[in-house]
Amino acid sequence: MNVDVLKSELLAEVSAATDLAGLDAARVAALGKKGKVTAAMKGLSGLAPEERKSAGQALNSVKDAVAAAIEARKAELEEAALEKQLQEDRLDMSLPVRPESRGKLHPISQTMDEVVAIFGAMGLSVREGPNIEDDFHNFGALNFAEEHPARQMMDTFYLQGEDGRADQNKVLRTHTSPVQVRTMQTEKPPIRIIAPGRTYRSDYDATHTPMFHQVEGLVIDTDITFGHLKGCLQEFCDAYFEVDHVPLRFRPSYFPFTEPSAEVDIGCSRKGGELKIGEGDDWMEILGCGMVHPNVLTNCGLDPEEYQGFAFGMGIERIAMLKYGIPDLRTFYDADIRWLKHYGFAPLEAASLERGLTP
Ligand code: 2U9
Repeated sequence: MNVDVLKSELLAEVSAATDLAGLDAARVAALGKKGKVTAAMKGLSGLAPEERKSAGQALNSVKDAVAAAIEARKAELEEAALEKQLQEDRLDMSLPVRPESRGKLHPISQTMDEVVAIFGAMGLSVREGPNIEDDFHNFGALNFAEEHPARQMMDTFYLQGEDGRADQNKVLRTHTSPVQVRTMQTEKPPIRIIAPGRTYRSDYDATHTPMFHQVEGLVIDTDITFGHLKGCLQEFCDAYFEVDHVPLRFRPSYFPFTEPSAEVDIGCSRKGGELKIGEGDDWMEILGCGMVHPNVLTNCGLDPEEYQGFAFGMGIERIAMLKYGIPDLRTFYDADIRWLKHYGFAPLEAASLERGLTP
């Protein structure tokens, strides 16, 4: 038997294998129990001791060479198989979403996304804070008098203390304003933020739910005027209602945390029972706003001689109902799948800063 011939024969079989199954067959034929190398090893016993030694070494090196060739070929074949699969497995990203994806975004989520996108484009960024607040962040810092009616049990959810009675210092936040208080306490002006989120008031009727959503805004710098506030809200309303120019009316009002304060109405028509925003000679209230009260700036650690700014607040449910023609507030929280199917939004059409409002 010629060892070199055996070696080149076996190596040729290994490199001829075109797939993993073929390679395994070549391995068994060479190194398996009944393989050619194994058979040649068995034949060694008939040789003289000296010859047996050198032939044994030669066969061992054939065995090693074949085993190494099998490993190398295996790696080649595996890589080729992977390459082939990668070439064949292609995703066509331009295909439409499968019709079976029926989940819908809740109108509150959609409206929040739109509001964040619009103010985001104006340079305001989002801040969030805890839903359980203390008296200072929810009321005290905001210039609410000790005896202000909003602090009454009737309007505010107080959490239970250790003794089972209401803990006067733990409330479910009644507005998102504590987020702005915390931002002023921890960040240096210029501050340009919005605070969207859940709020809670002990109220339940046709126009109030105990949990609702607000977005509030706060802009603080050394030269901020009521003019900036008007411009900011005009731009927001035009973008949100997707109208060239929504007429805005600022009515004097009162909030403890702003001075002067105003409520803002948008121009609309109610002809034939149908609400149209941006036309007609009727008015509809949509938000409250004002210049941040100097006491509030002081309470939050800012010097009112150096800084001033504007703030505004609006109810998300309210602006969602106006834009999307949802007639009844309470249906937002009925968890009725048919309602969501009707008023919900396709998840991949969500508003964002990058893609704009309307898909
Ligand atoms: C700080 C300073 C000032 C936030 C403001 C309003 C006016 C307002 C209501 C709209 C409808 C609440 O959802 S609603 O009932 N909000 O009218 N909110 S100014 O002013 C702030 C907030 C935080 C530190």
